Amino acid sequence: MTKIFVIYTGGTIGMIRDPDTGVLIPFTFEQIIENVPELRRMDYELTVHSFDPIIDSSDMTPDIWAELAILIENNYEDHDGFLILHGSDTMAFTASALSFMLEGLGKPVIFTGSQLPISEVRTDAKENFITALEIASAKLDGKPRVPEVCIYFENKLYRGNRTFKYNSAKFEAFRSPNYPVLVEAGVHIKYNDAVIGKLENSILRVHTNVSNNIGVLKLYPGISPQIVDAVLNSDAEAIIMESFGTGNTTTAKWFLEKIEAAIANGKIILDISQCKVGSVEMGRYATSSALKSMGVLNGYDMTFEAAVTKLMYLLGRNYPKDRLLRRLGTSIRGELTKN
Ligand code: ASN
Repeated sequence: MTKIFVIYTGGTIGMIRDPDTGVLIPFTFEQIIENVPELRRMDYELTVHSFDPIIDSSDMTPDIWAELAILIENNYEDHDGFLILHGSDTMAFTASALSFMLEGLGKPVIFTGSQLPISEVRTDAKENFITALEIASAKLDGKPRVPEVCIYFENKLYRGNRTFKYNSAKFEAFRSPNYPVLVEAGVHIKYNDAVIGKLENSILRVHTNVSNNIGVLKLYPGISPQIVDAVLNSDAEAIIMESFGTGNTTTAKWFLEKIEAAIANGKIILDISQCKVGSVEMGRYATSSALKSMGVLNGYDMTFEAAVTKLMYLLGRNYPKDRLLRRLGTSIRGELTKN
């Protein structure tokens, strides 16, 4: 029988509406199972680890990412796959973080959750839960078919570190515009095997040390020198600069001088775009070629979530700086495509 390790962290999937106040309050895993009687008809052996207390994913932290990674490591040999029930708000951050922390992953780690609680008549939770389980247990030629950290939501399986939550109102809450959908579930579950990452004879190595010593500089026309200074002169070792279009910024002299000085002082500056589709192309316009020659790093088509968690992971590895910079600009878990 296929053995799946289920980790229940919380989120809307496991909430029930308090009849008196209308406020959503958490459920136990047993109550979830009561709401999905179909699970009893499925041929899986589920081992369940429930967080105590269960949390809204807005309370997620790097320490909890580490706890998840260790749970996976400790149960890796005995299980065919992992299913993580998680709130949708920060699911893309946790999935991205785990993709980096679980080096050499050879089994599925599938995140899912829902937009409506499992106890509600119109819930999207049941389909998400049941199909995610099916994908977590899928095999091809006797091997796990999707040995990646993924998010399954509203009929689609996405690579976790390519995904972001884009809609808080629709059941289709996630998108992954820069990487194809890995699996689509309709009448049949269609696996797009050509785009699913596979490692030959991989050995799992778990890295739980991450550093949150990063900052974010989101640009907008009219940004003041004081705001730029506040970020650049902070203690952060690395700064994600959310730029315009293909990685462009203002060419104002004061701005470029501040960026250049920050890099001279040892700061790492990673350029990602505010656009959700497409890639940073440093040097395409004059507005980014100056940045390139100063040593601003190209973040290519990484999501904000992948950029945050990749930097946290790489800083936590304590690599020499040149190695860290090389890895930042290279795909290490399928999180970016170079143009
Ligand atoms: N606030 C919830 C969470 O992220 C939202 C959800 O799960 N749909 O935990």
